[in-house]
Amino acid sequence: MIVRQLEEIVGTESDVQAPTFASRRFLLRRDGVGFSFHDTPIHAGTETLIWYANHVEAVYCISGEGEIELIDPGKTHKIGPGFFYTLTGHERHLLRSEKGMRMICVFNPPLTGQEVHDKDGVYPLIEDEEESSEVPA
Ligand code: 9YT
Repeated sequence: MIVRQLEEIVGTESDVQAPTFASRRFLLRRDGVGFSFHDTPIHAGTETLIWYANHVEAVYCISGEGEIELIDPGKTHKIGPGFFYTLTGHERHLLRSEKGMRMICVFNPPLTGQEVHDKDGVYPLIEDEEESSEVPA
């Protein structure tokens, strides 16, 4: 069993700061459970281009408001508490929030820890075998 508290993550290397969001990473590849799990505040007044070409992400909004615009086909959904999405086709999208919002995100394959978006909003796929992939007892 793994037990973690947000206060243990904030301010550590598992709290990755991007220009438009923070990503507090509760579970990473080294935890060996097959996905990573993030608590992600999206900063107010931001727009983020995202293209998870190498990952599938599931996202659940727990507070705040914003919108997601799929680039092709162009379609926009309002986001608020209780709104969930997953990008099954690795769709490029824009995430916007005027007032800020807080998202719970799951990635498969799991992030290794320090990934940051490249200029296209992509996280690299890191496939080295250095870390354990065993599920902890
Ligand atoms: C909702 C979303 O995709 N935000 C971008 C950051 C990402 N979820 C992360 O790394 O936590």
